[in-house]
Amino acid sequence: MDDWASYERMVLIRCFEEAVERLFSEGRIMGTAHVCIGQEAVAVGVAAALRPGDALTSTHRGHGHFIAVGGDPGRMMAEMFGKATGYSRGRGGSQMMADTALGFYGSNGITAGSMAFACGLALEAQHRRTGRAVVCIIGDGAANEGLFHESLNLAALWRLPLVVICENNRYAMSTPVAAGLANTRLAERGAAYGIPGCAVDGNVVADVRAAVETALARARAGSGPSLVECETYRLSGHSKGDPRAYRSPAEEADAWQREPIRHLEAHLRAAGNTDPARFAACRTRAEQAIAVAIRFAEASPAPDPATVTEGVFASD
Ligand SMILES: Cc1ncc(C[n+]2csc(CCOP(=O)(O)OP(=O)(O)O)c2C)c(N)n1
Repeated sequence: MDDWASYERMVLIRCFEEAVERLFSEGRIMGTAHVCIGQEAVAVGVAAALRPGDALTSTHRGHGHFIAVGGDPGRMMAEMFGKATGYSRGRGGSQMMADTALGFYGSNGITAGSMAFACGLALEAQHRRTGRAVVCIIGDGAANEGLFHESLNLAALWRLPLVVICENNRYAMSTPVAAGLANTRLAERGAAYGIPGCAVDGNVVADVRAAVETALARARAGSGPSLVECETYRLSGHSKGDPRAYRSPAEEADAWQREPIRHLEAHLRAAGNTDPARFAACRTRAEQAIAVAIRFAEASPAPDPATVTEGVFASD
């Protein structure tokens, strides 16, 4: 994926998330949603490092991760609208989407919940020698869950082909990193399990990609897991209706200066791409794609009440 392809994908994610915020405020979609505005470079950098056949697990803030690996915005939007054409046939909403054909093993409403699941996928890959590597994205808050430590311990012990990405967006709901972590250098937690831990600027897509590629090479070589901390910032609220009283407008304004799309734009300009029309065309294409997705969702049928018990058991 070259810089322009990364840019295009990041702008598509941004437009999807802006639309989700707008649709909530207009009362057109319900439930809950956690948007990833400001974190697009992590999603796209991780996706660029993956190979076909690899697996990715995600968090409650998973729209960007899914779009980055090829999730269809129309089916995602339909899921948000609770429609039968949605990824979970309208039963799951924002946090319950997956497409195993794309290697996307789901967003997850349980903080750190996907870590044990990712270990299981990695154990299967190791056992069956499929060559698959597994990438598991979690948040900084999730790194304080017991599951984080239990999973890293077993993954290290069994040398599982796993890469754990900690998307450090500075806050777990309203708790700043410094109020929740005794050692705010999250990447150093790798040392406790004898595995590499590194921290990268999560707003620079090329840096994320390079770090994840290195970690994936180690996983594929049978050398075990790695921990990659991506330092970024959640520009929106935790979820809809969050007034963000726990931080200042000045802090947010500063973060907007360093946000990933702006950063990549500056990088492209520095490389000689100065035509404003090309940047504008990316944005227009993304807006059109999201408008099409919303129309598809709105025009889709609601689930048939007669199917309410379907999908409850694994055999379904
Ligand atoms: C096991 C569990 N505990 C608590 C929650 C409630 N909860 C939802 S999101 C969240 C914060 C997660 O923070 P972080 O991991 O940093 O992810 P971010 O929201 O910043 O992307 C919490 C505590 C939950 N969903 N699951």
